[in-house]
Amino acid sequence: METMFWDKRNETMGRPALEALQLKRLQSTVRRLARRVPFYQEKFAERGLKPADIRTLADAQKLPFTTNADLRASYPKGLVAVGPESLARLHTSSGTTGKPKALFFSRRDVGNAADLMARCLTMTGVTRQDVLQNMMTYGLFTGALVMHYGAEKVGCLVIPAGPGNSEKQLLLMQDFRSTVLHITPSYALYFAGFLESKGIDPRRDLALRKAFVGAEPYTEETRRKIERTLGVEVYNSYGLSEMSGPGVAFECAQKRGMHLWEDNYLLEIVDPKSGQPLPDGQRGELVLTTLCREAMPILRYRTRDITAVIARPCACGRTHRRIDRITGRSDDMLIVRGVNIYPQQIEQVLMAIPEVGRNYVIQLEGLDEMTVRVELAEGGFDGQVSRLARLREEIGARLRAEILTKPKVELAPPGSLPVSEGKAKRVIDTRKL
Ligand code: DLL
Repeated sequence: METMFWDKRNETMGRPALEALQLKRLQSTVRRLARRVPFYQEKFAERGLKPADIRTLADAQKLPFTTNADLRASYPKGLVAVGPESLARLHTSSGTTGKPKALFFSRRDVGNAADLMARCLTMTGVTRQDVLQNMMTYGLFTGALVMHYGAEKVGCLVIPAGPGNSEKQLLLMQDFRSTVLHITPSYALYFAGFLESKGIDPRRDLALRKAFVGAEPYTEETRRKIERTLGVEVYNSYGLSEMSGPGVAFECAQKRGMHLWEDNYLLEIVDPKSGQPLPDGQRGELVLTTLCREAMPILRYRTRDITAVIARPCACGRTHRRIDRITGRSDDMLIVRGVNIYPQQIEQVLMAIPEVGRNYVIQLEGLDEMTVRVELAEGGFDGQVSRLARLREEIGARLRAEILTKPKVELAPPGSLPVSEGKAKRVIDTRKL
């Protein structure tokens, strides 16, 4: 398939030109922050750093990190770098505890985010002929609105469906012949089960071709399951509110890692403990700096997402480096009986077992006991209790091979575990340690 471009010049710019552009934008961002934002003024002063000290891209390492805690502490408007007349949109990110983070966009920032999203859509082959059903949450969450603006820019028909209410989603899909879905992986799996329960074969009955799936971590096994059960090509989509939401990094038609738009974001991978830079190819924490943000530029944001840079050129011709699938967060690592476990390792095992359905929960309780509760696949139980016991054993053994400790496994009927409208909550931790 010939790849399509939204902005060919910028997407295929040679590395030297791209890096020169990054440096120019980084310098201008640092200068503006030094003039306008007390938080960064103080951080620069602590280090005796002046904007003129940033002479090369490597000098970015002299800049301070910005953390989740910094953003919370600066709530509501501490990091804003423009006057109120220039603010055009507010999003927030709630995270798990405490105050939300407030993220501001200027009019230009809104346009820019839509433009990056349009690059993403176009590189997967979306055109103005497409009908995009946006099944992400509308509102303070960036997921739906940023995609909405990008898809309108491309010229698609956009259906602002929001999440949930699967009956209505199906009607919209049937009546308006939706071709593209924007959806979280947990809802995609759930929705596939819903279609099956209605006797709908998406390949026969619907017009779906692609799904943009993100906002939560998921595995290759889950991707394949969604592709198989919804009859779509799944493209991985990565973003975060702090960096304007979705559209930060996205898969091209090769589906081998996500191009991160380096003319808009400076990309680093650091050791999550020491904060020291790691070479391309090595897994570590993704750190991002906004290069074009007007209302609220952020330097060296510690995303806590664990990934690696794929530096080799991509067959699609884009020069922006790719990041690998996010395999966890530096802070969602579970430690169970002394063993480090990422929830994704468990998902990977579960989704590769055909008898396993679409939903699961990891429960940690008492004195470090782990229970993995999994739904059975539709039609996965023929009434033979001995088969269930065997399956439970097998799941336990496969999990032990992967995570080195054997959790208790409980099997649940299809569709019986709770589903949330936004991001799935996979881990319930009530341990008293
Ligand atoms: O989830 C933005 C988004 C919306 C991305 C729609 C993609 C699609 P936040 O709510 O701030 O923003 O959550 C950001 O979600 O730091 C990751 O931990 C996780 N995340 C997002 N996309 C992926 C992905 C949006 N494709 C946090 N794979 C990030 C793994 C993801 N994790």
